[in-house]
Amino acid sequence: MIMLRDQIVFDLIQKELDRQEDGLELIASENFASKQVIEAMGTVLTNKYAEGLPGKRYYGGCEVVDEIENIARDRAKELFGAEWVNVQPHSGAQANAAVMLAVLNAGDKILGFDLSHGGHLTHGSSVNFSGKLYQPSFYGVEKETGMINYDHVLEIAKKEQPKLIICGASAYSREWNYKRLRAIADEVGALLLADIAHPAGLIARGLMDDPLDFCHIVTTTTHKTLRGPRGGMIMLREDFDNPFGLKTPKGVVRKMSSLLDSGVFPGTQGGPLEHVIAAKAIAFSEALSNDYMDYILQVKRNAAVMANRFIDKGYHVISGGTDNHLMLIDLRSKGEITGRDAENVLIKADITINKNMVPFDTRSPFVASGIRLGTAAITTRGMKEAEMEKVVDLIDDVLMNKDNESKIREIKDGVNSWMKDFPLYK
Ligand code: DSN
Repeated sequence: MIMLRDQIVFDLIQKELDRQEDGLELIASENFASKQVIEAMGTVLTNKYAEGLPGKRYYGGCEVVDEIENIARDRAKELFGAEWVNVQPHSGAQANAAVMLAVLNAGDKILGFDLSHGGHLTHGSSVNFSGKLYQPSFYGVEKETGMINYDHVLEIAKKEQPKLIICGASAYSREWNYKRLRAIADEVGALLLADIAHPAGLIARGLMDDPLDFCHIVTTTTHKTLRGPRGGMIMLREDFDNPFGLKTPKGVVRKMSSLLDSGVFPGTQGGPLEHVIAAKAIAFSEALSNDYMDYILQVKRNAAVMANRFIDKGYHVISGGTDNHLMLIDLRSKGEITGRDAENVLIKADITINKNMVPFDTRSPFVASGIRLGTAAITTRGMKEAEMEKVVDLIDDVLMNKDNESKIREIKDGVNSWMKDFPLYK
């Protein structure tokens, strides 16, 4: 098989590598996977169909990928203290879709965290399958504190009587009270799902409360703080009988693990991506290491320093700080600059963040009044507390000089040469 190398695409990949090396990456959901994680994804495992589970596949020739997937499952269980995992979801969204397909019927009620307060599209947004197939209601944060009021969650749950309550977020910087949420779920007869896509690495290493202690089902991505390949996963601390009474054709009550496995395949996916599962296995092993423990501790410390520096400079950090790796900043404390303006001007200085709605935002998601930042990626580059202060000062400098092109060019040059002190892949 002789093929001409596709230089067009490889040149673009090189360009993206340069962009990642030269810039300051502050998107809270991004990170830099290790070379071995990336290497595993570019292997012949991509050629293999393996629908089903290890030992129970619909195709022959799965002996090797069975071994790989079993290693990934065992390492994931060790990392999170889970009795059961499914490592096949292609993403966090796919993991959530599989869970909902497994435990809900179309039209059932779900209760999730409001997208505009920091939740996620798959937690019931009207533009997502979760809001189209199910009947969503939402809880949010309090205006005064920027934090979740669990009495309010109970009130809504009692009124709406959802079958599934979802906790977890894309832009909430605080700890979750999983124990209280489980009590609420029990009171209304709902299942409780935690989506820990963002803080998974902090939870795995004990730096945040463990949702598996209280939540029936937990989903995550593997590429944010966990620093693996792009992908998703579903976990149970302990397997349990399906509470909604669904039985096998032989009349046996199905276990939740079996429902969830079917929710992934054949429910919502075809063949698993075994090259990505191999990379997940590697990332889980990395996340169990002492080096990763040092890393994830630093991620948390860096976020706290960054949030405090923003506050010192007069920015409104929602909820007044952070317990995890991210923060949400309401720019209205800084005049007329919108989230979109901020994103657009910061990228000119090779500083990447994303615009984000803030709770009770009056602007659309395309404009937004806030920005979201996280420390997972820059901590992988080796940055520590002192660098966090400099990062905030640079952002402030750009935002306060947003119409001064030459000043922004000067900051960009400074960022590019500063990044050489924190080599990544080259
Ligand atoms: N795109 C992810 C994030 O940025 O949080 C959510 O899917």
